[in-house]
Amino acid sequence: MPDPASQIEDLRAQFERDLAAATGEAAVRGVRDRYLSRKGGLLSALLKALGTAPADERPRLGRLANELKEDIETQLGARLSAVEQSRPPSGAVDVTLPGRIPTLGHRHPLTLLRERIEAIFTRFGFLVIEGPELEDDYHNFEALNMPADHPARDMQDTLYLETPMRSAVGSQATLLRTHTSGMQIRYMEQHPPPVRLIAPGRVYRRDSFDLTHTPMFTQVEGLVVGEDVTLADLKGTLDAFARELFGADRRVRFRPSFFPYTEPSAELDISCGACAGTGCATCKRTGWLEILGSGMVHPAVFEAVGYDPERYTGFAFGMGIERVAQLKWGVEDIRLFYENDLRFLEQFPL
Ligand code: 2U9
Repeated sequence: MPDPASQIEDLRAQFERDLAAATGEAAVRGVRDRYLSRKGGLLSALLKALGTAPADERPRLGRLANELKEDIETQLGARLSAVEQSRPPSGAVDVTLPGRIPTLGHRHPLTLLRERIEAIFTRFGFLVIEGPELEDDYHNFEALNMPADHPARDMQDTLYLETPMRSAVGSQATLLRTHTSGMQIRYMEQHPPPVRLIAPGRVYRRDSFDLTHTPMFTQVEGLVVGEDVTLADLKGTLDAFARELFGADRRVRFRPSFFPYTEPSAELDISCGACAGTGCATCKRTGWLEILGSGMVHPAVFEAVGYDPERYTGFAFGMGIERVAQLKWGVEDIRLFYENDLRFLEQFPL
């Protein structure tokens, strides 16, 4: 067994180091428990060990051990009352604690994209107009060169309101707008040319849910009308827009198409970003991704709003921004935009 007297001195030295190293109330209490706890404390262990020392040594060792115990108690008492004094009054703010960083929310990816598109067109000199999601038959279809027998007006494709609501609004059928074009008709009814605007908003169609369809989605449509607006203006404007949104390294092409409200009509494709146009699964091996539809406004539309189709020409375009968001961020399933799963939503930058 090591010399009991030097064991006592070792414990004293160890205690003094531990106490010096203890900063703060909890640490000092920890030192107290480590040395003075009746069960398992270092001092009780020492006293127990001294019980095995030779009988003639025990009185002296007992005195030394008691002195150590008293010293430890005195020093601990002094340190504890010092740390307790410096404890902040209850309810006070402990300014030494690390701050809590509040979690910042952010806008929905579709809102971010819509704002981005609005910013681009605002910079191009376009006005942003908004309007109601309930529309009448005339502004949604008739004025856009889609007469009564047009297939888009079919109950299969359009969400109509029940008859009682219909009579409350007027004699016409009331429907959930299938595009934002009605607002542009209203704008032209109230303002003479020139016109240069975009119309963002939610639209509704009788679709079921799948990877690329939801019965409600968000459109941005645009309209430019003036005395010398040509197909070259359409191409220049939409080419600049597409490369502003997707990056100047992307190529753009126009492909002939058909819409009842534009003639001629064209769809705009951008080169696939996933394969740089060489062909991959994202672009179905074509190298191209379709992002919007466009065309020169049909003279019948100008007739409907009282613009002289001999004097004015214009171009229009439309895009579904969920689709644009899917292509821009590589989101395979459109439904993710509407499920409000934070693990998905949190991945989009401010
Ligand atoms: C007026 C006259 C013409 C808007 C246009 C498109 C072509 C088009 C689709 C894109 C995907 C609809 O959301 S989508 O399903 N739209 O391709 N839209 S031209 O034409 C107008 C608009 C207003 C007065």
